Amino acid sequence: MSVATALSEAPSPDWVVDQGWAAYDAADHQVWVTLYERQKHLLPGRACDAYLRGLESLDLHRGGIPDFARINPELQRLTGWSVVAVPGLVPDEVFFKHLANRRFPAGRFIRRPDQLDYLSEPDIFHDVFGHVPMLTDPVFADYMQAYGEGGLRAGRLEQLHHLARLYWYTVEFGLMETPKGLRIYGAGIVSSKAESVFALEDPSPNRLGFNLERLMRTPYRIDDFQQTYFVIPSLEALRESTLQDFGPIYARLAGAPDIQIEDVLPTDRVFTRGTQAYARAQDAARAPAGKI
Ligand code: HBI
Ligand code: FE
Repeated sequence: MSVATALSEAPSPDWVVDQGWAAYDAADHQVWVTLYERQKHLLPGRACDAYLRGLESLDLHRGGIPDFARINPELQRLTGWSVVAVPGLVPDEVFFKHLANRRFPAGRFIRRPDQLDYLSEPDIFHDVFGHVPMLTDPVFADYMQAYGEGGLRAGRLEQLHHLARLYWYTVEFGLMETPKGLRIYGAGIVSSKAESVFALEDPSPNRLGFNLERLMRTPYRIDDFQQTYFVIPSLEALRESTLQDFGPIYARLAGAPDIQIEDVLPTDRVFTRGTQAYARAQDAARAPAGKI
């Protein structure tokens, strides 16, 4: 991006920019189509029904990168949410304010063809393919708004590190129990080819029942597959967990130590006790030479 473009994009208070849909070129659209086709084959039988329904109803595969102006009327009609374009990561408070007002801020750029599998900042594929289908579900839509409201409050109480874990282990990396087996609803998983298989099928990670306070005591990793996934009984149960005052929870968390990322507690509901073989192999490969 040229300096001139960057300067003309000095952020407004809400950081919203025009998506500039006409500026995507054929290579950009091809990246979307490639990623979309890969996930389309993997997700039936792995993603939850709400996600698959949302993906269908927004018709996200038509013509490459979606134009927000095309998908917003349907999203608005279904749950009152809309997608707005932002340049990339925005400050926490800005992010939460959008969610609290039922707007999802989505990065408008798309990864390069040599970055199909991993990217540290959320691009339009992660944000729109990963997050937006779940926002067509009325229950999940309410949960996301409640999370935004809770985020604004947690920021004032200096409890964001605890609340951010809730977002991470649900909105990004959540699994759900269904009569047909475990299913994915987390955006970080459904937008990743490798993790949509790993999260459900690999023997390495723990899969544990969702417990709000336990989860908020569990750190997470941002650089690799998760070592622990939390399984919700239903979207309704997830939404209900936010219908309480988090003040007393934060007070208890202040005196409670973090739980090791790979630990399984006697009180956990265990779907899978992970071998952690993948995480150990990765750590060994990363350890500096000569160090045991
Ligand atoms: N900005 N664009 C964008 N997308 C995010 O997911 C995001 C953000 N800013 C802050 C933020 N997330 C975190 O505060 C949350 O994950 C808790
Ligand atoms: Fe995300």
